[in-house]
Amino acid sequence: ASTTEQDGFDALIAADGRIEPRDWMPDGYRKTLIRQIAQHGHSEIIGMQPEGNWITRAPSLRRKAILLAKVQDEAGHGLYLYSAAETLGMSREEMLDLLHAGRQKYSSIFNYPTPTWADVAAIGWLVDGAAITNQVPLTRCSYGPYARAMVRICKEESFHQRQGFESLLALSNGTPEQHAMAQDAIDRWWWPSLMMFGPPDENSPNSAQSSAWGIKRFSNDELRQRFVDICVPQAETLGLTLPDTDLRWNAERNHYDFGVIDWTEFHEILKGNGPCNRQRVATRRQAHADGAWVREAAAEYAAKQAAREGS
Ligand code: FAQ
Repeated sequence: ASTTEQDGFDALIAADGRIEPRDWMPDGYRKTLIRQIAQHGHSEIIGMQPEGNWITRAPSLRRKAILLAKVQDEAGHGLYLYSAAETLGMSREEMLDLLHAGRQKYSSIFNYPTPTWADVAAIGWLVDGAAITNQVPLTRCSYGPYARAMVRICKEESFHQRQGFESLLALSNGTPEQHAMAQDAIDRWWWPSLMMFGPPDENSPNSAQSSAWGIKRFSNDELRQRFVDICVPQAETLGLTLPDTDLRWNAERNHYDFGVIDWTEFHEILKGNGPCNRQRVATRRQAHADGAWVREAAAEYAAKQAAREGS
């Protein structure tokens, strides 16, 4: 990079401006964004599986229509995110190849099973809730296309979060069996949701540089704390208990204290050893193979159209 290019980039970041696809940017900035946006897009696509598991068994037509729409929204989010990453120079095909080869990650949260209907509600409340807490600051991220994609995604996620809350409230106020099912889902999803924010700040290798570049606006621990503070009163309204005996209000910090996260579990999942890692990747690979004919047909159609326009 010439000093003028680097200086121009640094000045834009310092002034809290937006970097656009055609602007010069350091290689590391580009790589970090491709890593994060691809991982984010993959999370949306793999994230369709745990809830998709319940589409055929939703308890009513209304719940089924809502769930279908939500899972479809997730596919849409994946596509916006892949498009944002493509502006940085990596094609969607390459990102998918890297996902299928296990060389790009997706969120740890989607490696847990959804054995009951209440899991769909718990995902809406906790997983979408954690996702919004993490993503609202990303609407101010320094890379323009990513920041803009986040605006729409956050609006949809906030709707998803509310439907999860409403569904949990219905279960919690239902029969004793339904209440127990909702509590069991919260017991299983609470800790994994806290892990979505990433490792603790002192153990987060990418944080310092991503913050300096205006990609991250708050640290992993700051956002995790914000999420805990939001969830505790909501759990009370729901009449459900968060499975943490250390959870209590700390008047000095003006935040809830909470217990210790099992980071061994998190690292095992990142290594591919979570309860559903193999199944999630195998299902994704199969879906990609099953869709080959659609890609071929679309390419053939586009080629014919181009030939017709050319003649
Ligand atoms: N899972 O140095 P840091 C959704 C990795 S929401 C897996 O702190 P960074 C919506 C990290 O990549 C979920 N890996 O990293 C939905 C890095 O490894 P690398 C998606 C994780 O990037 C709802 C290493 O650990 N949301 O899909 C996780 O500065 C319901 C060290 O970590 C996003 O992706 C994890 N939880 O901060 C869909 C949000 N945490 O890449 C369906 C955008 C960390 O160097 C249903 N991403 N790692 O090999 C971010 O904000 C950031 O990337 C963080 C991690 C905060 C996740």
